[in-house]
Amino acid sequence: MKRDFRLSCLFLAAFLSLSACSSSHSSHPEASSSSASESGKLTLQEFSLPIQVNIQPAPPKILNENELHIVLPKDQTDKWKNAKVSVIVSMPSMDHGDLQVTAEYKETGEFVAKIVPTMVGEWKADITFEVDGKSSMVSYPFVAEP
Ligand SMILES: [Cu+2]
Repeated sequence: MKRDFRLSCLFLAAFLSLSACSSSHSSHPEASSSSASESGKLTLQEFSLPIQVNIQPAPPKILNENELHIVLPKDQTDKWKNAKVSVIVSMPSMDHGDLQVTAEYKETGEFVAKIVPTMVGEWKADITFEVDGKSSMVSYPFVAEP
């Protein structure tokens, strides 16, 4: 009897620490933004334009040419293919400067920018669309690996 009681206390303690841990994770504010970056679904607010962003290879490799793909909705490629699309790549937690590149339109219905991250860690790509003197920017976070 005594032994059973001790065991159940142990289980209870284990359960409590587990649930405390998982609840602190799920309430973490970064949980939603990291799932958004995994799917790559972003919106250029000023144009109400949904885009799909991915980087190849995934995960991107440092000191290599990686391709950032900015995919337009299939029914809107003609409307947006002449936009000026620029990308600024930086590490938010550091101030070693940024890298600016222009994305080129491809007949596959997407803009592609070549990106060379210089360091392992968390980066963001600020993607700007410009059309008729109006512009809209959205950030795509990614992690570069060795
Ligand atoms: Cu850095």
